[in-house]
Order: sequence, then C-alpha cells, then structure tokens
Amino acid sequence: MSPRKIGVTEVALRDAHQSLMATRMAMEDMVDACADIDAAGFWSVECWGGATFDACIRFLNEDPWVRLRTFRELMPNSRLQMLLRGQNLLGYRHYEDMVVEKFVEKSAENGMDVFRVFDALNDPRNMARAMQAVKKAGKHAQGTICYTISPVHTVEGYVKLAGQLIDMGAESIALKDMAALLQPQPAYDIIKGIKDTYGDIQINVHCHSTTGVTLVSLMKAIEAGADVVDTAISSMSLGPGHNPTESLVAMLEGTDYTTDLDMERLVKIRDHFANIRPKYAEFESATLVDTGIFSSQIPGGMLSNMESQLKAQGAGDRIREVMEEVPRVKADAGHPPLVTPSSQIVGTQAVFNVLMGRYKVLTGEFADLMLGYYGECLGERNPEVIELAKAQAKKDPITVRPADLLKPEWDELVSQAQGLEGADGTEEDVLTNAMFPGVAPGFFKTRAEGPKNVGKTAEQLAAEEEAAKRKAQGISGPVKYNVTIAGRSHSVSVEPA
Ligand code: PYR
Repeated sequence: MSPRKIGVTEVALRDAHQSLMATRMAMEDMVDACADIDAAGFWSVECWGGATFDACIRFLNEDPWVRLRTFRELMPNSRLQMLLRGQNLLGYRHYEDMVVEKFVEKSAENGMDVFRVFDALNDPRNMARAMQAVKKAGKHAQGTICYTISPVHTVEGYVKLAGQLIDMGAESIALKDMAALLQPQPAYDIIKGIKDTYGDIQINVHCHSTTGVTLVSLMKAIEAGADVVDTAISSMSLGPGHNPTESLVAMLEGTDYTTDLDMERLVKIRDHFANIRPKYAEFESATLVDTGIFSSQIPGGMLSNMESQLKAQGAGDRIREVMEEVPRVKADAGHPPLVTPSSQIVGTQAVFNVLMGRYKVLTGEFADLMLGYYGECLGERNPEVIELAKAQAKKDPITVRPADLLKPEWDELVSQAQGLEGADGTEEDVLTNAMFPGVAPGFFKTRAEGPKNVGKTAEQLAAEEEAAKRKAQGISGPVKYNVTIAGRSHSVSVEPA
C-alpha cells in the first residue's frame, strides 16, 4: 500500500515571522522565496492575517492589499491561506455582518483561497457569518477549534464543537494550538474523535513549538487521521514559532505517511530565510523551550506584551506575579482560550490586578468579556466579577450574539475613509481604516513614500559584528567602514556599545 499523503501548510510568510520577529518581515524579504514555495508542493501557503495586516500599516508603510496581490502573482499555483478572527475580521472588535461580508469578498477578489476562521472564545455564533461569506465567495471555509486546557475543556467538548462547525458548512476543521499546549495524546484523541464521529472531514493541525512536545503531537495527530499539518521552514522555526518543515518530512520517512514535498525546493527556501532572519534579530524573543506554559498557559506573544506593559509602569520585576494571576483571571472569565483578542484582554487585566489590587480597576474590554459582549465561553463566569463589571460598565450582561446588537455601519465606514488624506476611494481602503482606525489615517498619508524595511542591512550587520569582535578583543574607539547604499559610497563610523 502506498503511504498516505499528508498535506503541509507552510507558515513562514505569516505566523512564523509573527511569532519569531514581531511580524516585522518586509515583503521585499519574502519575494525571492515565493517561486520555490509555490513549487514545493504545499497544501497551502499561509501569508496573511490580523497581525501581518496591522504590522504592514503600522511599521512597514506597506499596503497589505498590495502584499496579498503580490503573493497571488508570485504564487499562482498555490492555495493562499489567511487567519481570520471571525466576526472581529482582522481587528479587535465585532463588526456588523455586512462589513464581514465585504471584507471576505474583497480578500477573495484580491487572491485569498483558504480562510481559517476562528473565534477566541470558540463561540460558533462569532464564526458563522464569516464562514457563510467565504462560501458565498466560492472559497475554502475552514472552521477552527482554538485549543486550550482547563477543567471545562474535554475531548468530547472539542469533538462537539467540530460538529457545530461542520453543520455551519466548514469544508475542513483546524485544530489551532497557539500556545503549544497540545500534547500528543489529546491530539490523537481529539482527531480520532472527530474522524470517528463525523467521517472523513479534512482536519488541519496547527501547533506552535514552544513547549518542545508538539512535533510528537503532529505525529500522533497524523496517526489519528489528520490530513494537513502546519510547519515552518527550518530557518524560520522553533522557539515561540512552529515545528520545522524538513523535520516533518524526515520524521515521516519509513512510516505509512509521506508529504511528497520537494526537498530541493525546501533547501532553497531554507537558505533564503537563513540569510534574511539575522536582519530582524533585534525583534526576536529569547524563549527557546518553556514547559512552564503548561501551567501559566501564556502564549509567547502575550508574555512579551505583558512584560512591556509592566516595564512601562516601572514594574518589570513583577512578571512572575502576573504569570500566576493569568490563570486566575482566565478562570474568572469562564476559561477562554488565550488568543487574539482574549489573550490581550486577560493579560492586561492580570497586569492591572497585580499593580492595583485584584479587580480594583477593570479594563473596558475585560468588563465586556465578563458581560458577554465578546460571546459565550465554555465555563461559567465568576458572578462576583460579573457584578463588578456591571457596576463599572453600567450595562447588563447579554446572551445574544454580540454582532446582533450592531447597527449597519458600512455607509458610515465609507464616508469616514473618504475624508482621509491619501485614501484612494477603494473599498480596500475603507476596510483598512475600519480594521485599524487609529493607524490607517497615518498610513494613507505616507503610503506614497513606499515600503520601509525595518530589518538591518548587510552592511549594518557586518559593522555590528566587527564592533562586537573588537569589543571582545578589548579594542575601543570607533571603527570606520565604507558602505554602499543605492549605488553611492558612504563612510560610517561605528562605536562599540
Ligand atoms: C491573529 O489573529 O493575528 C493571531 O495570530 C491569532
């Protein structure tokens, strides 16, 4: 019998640089890898999502829609995949249904094929409308289970959620393990449970690698029937990122499974990003392996967020207390999985609790989470904290789908964008402004200046390396270099730090 083919989603162009280097990679550093990625034989190429969209306009002066169209052009044979925050789209609030429809329609029109639709609370009502829109656009609607561990999360519960997603029209199910909490046995049990209950629905498994256990989880997932797994090319893998693509290929050799990926192409992709990665070293996290996440449940991105909030308050030394507070706040909120935006909401409230006393001050977002304005969680919310949230927010809890309370807003969003300097009148610009209204107006003004690469140049890296070497040898004083930028030679002097 020939081995069963396991599809692979390559995440280097989205989640890998999001997780490893704060989403800072510029499009120009990805372009040269695209032909090899396109020809390597991946099931899909993940390349777009909330954080990449945000970073494009916030840090890189890059139009995220142009980025998507460029990927489409450079990878004509690939399924392009994005991560969509359900009713939140790529932003942090719920949007009214027509905005959801418009966003999906425009993303499809600009080249997107596979929409991985998730909701931070796993509330199916928050995914339904986006999934419908994806199907209407004739694209692949992937329903997502965000994986977490808690007293209320069980294998049976996850299998039931998969059924709800299938009933909503999901063409495949993603098991999304953003914090590397998915151990091998539950991976096996959940996937076996879904396959046994619902037959041959496609299952995609997404794991981060931070706890060190999840390459084994991918193997067990495959043994249980998983169809597609997410990995990152080795030079963009591990730490808070993902398992290496080439390691998956090697792991499956001699088993009943194969990826059929083209190793020569993988080597080229690996070499490309091995050259690029050092440019972004200043954005990298120091974490390699952390099994403490099994108790704190804090994904890498959330930890660095809380660290910077604490430092800004001159309380950088209190991170341990905050890490202990997070599981408590999570339990009070009904055990939501921690992923955008629940990770930010729970993390910030944990910081407030440590700095000001437990629930002495509630953030507006945390009050909304406690009152149901982000949707339903699996667990019961702490009634005492609900009372505090009611008193502070001066509103009552809700049980309806949050977006049902929203009024039509598309026309208003169109007129807001029309008034902005540099906005070009397209629906894409309306959506960019709708997603990130605090950032988009500044981006529209500077867009014509073109993309900005925040990575270091080869000359800067060489100068830094030389300065470090001299420092190690005890040589002080500036070192002079001649560097060539845009064809012109400049003399620069680098002082040891
Ligand atoms: C995002 O929504 O951007 C995540 O990575 C979860």
